[in-house]
Amino acid sequence: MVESIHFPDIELYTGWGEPMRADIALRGLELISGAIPDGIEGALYRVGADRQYPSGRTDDIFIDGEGQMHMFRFKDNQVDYVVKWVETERYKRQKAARRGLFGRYRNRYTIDESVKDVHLGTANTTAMFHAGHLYSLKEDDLPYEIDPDTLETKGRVDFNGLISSETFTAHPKVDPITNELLAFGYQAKGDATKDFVFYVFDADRKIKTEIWFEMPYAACVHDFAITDEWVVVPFFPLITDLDVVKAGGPYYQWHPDEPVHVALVPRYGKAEDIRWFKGPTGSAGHMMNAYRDGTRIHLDICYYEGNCFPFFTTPSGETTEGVPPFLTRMTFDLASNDDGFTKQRLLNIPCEMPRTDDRYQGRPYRYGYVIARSMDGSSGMGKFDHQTGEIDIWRPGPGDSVQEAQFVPRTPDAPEGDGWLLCLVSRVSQNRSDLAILDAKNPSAGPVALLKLPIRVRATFHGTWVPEETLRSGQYRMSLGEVA
Ligand code: V55
Ligand code: FE
Repeated sequence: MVESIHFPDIELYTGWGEPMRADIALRGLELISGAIPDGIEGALYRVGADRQYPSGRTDDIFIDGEGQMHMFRFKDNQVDYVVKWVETERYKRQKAARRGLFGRYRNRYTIDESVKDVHLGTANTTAMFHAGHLYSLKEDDLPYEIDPDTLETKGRVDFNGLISSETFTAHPKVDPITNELLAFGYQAKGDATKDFVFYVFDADRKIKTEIWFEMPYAACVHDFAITDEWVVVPFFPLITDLDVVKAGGPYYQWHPDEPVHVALVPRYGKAEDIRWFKGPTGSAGHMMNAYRDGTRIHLDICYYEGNCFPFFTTPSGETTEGVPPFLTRMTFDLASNDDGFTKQRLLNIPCEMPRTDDRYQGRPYRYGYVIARSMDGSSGMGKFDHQTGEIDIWRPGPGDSVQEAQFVPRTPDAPEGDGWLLCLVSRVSQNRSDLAILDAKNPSAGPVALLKLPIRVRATFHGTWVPEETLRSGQYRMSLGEVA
């Protein structure tokens, strides 16, 4: 006999957040309005967290839960939708036991005795396609490889022994011009270790750069940004204390007394060339982009003047509820003798989940795409223009919200921002979703095509677009377009 299944009565699992727990395949989505533009051929992969079984706790957080890979396959004027559990070690052990076994978020001291030998990764955060392989990623473990057609899980991989880190970021950058993969691992030698490793892999997945160094504290390093010569790695004081974790406590605690540290790491250099900067405290999950301007590096980031994760409190249990994220430019001057940086707010509307035309990651750029929040809890998809400082927002409707955008260029060498935004819409009052295709130059004009999902796509964090040609050849063949 196994116990019956009950999810706790907490906000995370009510309404839109109710676990879906399903593998689904829909062959051909219904077109509500508009027309699918010619030239969108390929696959949008997105990853989110769902809940296979209740954890037996009431302190679950939205960044935990088993990973699911979602695929929107664009072919011959139709879109197929498939979602499948990522069969992580954790998923398979719970499936066999028919119950939750893994306790509190990332806390191996709260898991069932029977799974002490199991890797904890949930593969719940993003999809990465590089050198012909598709992966589902979570920052606390190695990548899981996924079949790009069937979404079957091939297994946990270390790139044939190339990755010696125990962890691999869920915000890698695959450069669609050079086909390089830039990635990192933090707490790379185990829980609460200060070890950090930065990797560059070439188009054939061979290591070009591997730099190990120590973080100032055992931070949560969710994202980083790249430029042509340097990569930017910010450390915010959400810190792991091993004693707290061993006692069954939270994986991170917020330390507002600690500064922000930023490492500029050479893209093709060595650890001794790293440049360090520091400044007053704050935090962020996500970066829009970075680029080099002479001796200065600009980092555009959705910045919280406080703690971005209110559910991770200070050691004495204080929280900083409701600090909004604002698009902010942090500038580091490599020619300056001091280790400070400047911060400038770029937009007064709270926004998160920033993206760009991926061809411009690490390069001077003009456009960013963000989820712009409204006071009533709904949200819209915004195109931010760095040249004018203006944002153009499509709001799907009262109570509805959008998930992170995916930019698809009109052609492999289209000018920056010439293409579409693929965007999941949460039709909260209808308990289902849509997939909207927006003109990336003019989102507020409304979708050029709206596709109906008769089911709820609960939540996805991040994803990637793989053109048809790249699915076949394994390589991106894109270039920077002429300036429009
Ligand atoms: C973040 C997200 C995570 C996580 C740690 O947005 C940090 C930040 C989706 O999972 O595990
Ligand atoms: Fe993220």
